[in-house]
Amino acid sequence: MNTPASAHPVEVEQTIRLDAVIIGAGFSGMYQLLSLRDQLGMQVKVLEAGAGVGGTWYWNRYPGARCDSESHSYMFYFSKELVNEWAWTERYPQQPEILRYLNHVADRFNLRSDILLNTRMNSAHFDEATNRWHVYTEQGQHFVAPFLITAVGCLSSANLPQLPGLSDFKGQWYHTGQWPHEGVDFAGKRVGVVGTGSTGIQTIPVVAAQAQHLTVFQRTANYSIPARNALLSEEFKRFAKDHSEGIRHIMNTNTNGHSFRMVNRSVTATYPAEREAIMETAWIKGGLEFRAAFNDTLINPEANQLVADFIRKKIREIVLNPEVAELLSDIDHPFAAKRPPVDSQYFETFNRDNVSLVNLRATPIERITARGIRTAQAEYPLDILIFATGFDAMTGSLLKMDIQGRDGHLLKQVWRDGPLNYLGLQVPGFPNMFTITGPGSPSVLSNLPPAIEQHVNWITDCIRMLRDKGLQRIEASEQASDGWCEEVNKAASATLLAQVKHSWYWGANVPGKPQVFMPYAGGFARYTEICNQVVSDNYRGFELSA
Ligand code: N01
Repeated sequence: MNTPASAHPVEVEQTIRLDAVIIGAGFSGMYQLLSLRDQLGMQVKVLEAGAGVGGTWYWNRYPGARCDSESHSYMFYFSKELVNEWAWTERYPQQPEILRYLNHVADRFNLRSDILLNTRMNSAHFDEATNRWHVYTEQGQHFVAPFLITAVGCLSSANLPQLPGLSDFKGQWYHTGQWPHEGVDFAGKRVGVVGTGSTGIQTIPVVAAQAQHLTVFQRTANYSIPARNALLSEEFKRFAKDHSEGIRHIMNTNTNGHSFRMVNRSVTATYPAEREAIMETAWIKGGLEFRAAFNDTLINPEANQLVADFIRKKIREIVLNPEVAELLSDIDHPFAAKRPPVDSQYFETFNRDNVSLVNLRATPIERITARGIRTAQAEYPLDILIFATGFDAMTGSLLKMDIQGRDGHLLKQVWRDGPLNYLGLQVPGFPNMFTITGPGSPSVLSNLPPAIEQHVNWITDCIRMLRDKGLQRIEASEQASDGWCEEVNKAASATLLAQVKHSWYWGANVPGKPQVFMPYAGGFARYTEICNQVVSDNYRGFELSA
């Protein structure tokens, strides 16, 4: 092993010995802390770079930020008491409400004393001789523990495009994933938004309602389904509590971790009038459930085309200016082959007098100037520029850190051609390190809270097993990892997701990133079964040692 202390640039002020170190205090880090501490009685600390808990929901405070999953499914289900005492107000929770929920979780389970805020992990090196991870923080702490668990989130490393001239810009600019806590005043301002993914589509209507003028810079037109957000009725709140076990069962036994099941019905096998009526009903109901109206939308191109045409028609009906409608509905990929957004008045926003759309496909951005954005055709003067340009997804946050496994294996090196892993839980060469919702797991293709609960439970059970058997070490074998990466490719290839290479699922949005399909697309329930089977087969594919 490289001597950890000398490898660390900050002077070590303090060494703390623990049973496990967790990186990140969002949904996953907090539940992992609770599980290891309260079920296994372990000494654990969570290192959190932010000044508060919440992870993604601590950082993503942009206007309009809310969850696309419905509130009754976007919560922990491991504690019946927690389910019963928390009441969401809206069909889709807004960022402040989710952050309040996560703070409630931290208080209710007394987690705060084991969470170190404003503490950024710099490096983690594994010492073979002692089977210990040495973890160093920017603040000068040194933690030594047998287990290292990353809970850094899948969409937490902001992706800021390298556009020339940004430093010349005289206005204010922001990335949605690093939004200022004090908020931004758009009144009387000319605002530009670059990006029309889920985030852009959420923020554009809210900014448009406040700004003097909003210019949307669109590179790729996107499908979006109306969210139909509304306050929850007392009746629904009661229903969700009374049926929490049933809801939990559905989430844990379907393909996507949501509280609805995909209808076992084919688009192409349905008569046109019936199909139209089904899609109309799903459109009126709104939300991600629209995708679940048929079972072949994401596997049969012909089926997808029919659904995509329905959405394009809707866009043309909503947007009054035919030229703008054409640009917004000129979508170059199958529906849901990139993450499909849901919206509140997104397409309607383009009917406002103070909103204009720039087609970057026809006139790409040449540079940022002191005054605004210059495309191949014009300069757009702006006071505020918002980058809704997404994330270095799934691997970005992990690769920012210096993580070194046994025999000097560097994570950056091991993942140079893509995120080699087994079950999205472990990387060969990195014993006793677990990645919650890492690449190779359903994660971003699933509703995340149940995916997180499944991972945390698996990891906790695994550590319990090691302890009960007096074992010191677990490591994914290279063979099992190679096999799993093939399985991940195979699962993606069975869907249209594999055909759309210009998506962040493929790492295409970050220059130089290997183009590898990262999440497991075989479905959450199937994935859970595989993980359980691996355990039944005595942790098949993992090397266990004393
Ligand atoms: O990011 P994105 P996001 N010049 O990568 C454009 C989750 N999420 O933050 O498509 C011009 O999807 C880019 O254009 P193109 C959800 O999983 C969840 O919106 O590359 N444009 C695209 O339009 C989601 O999928 C919730 O051509 C540039 C946009 O920026 C994920 O987060 C809420 C550009 C980026 O879209 C990421 O969504 C919100 C450039 N140089 C988000 N670079 C929840 O519900 C990029 N773009 C929990």
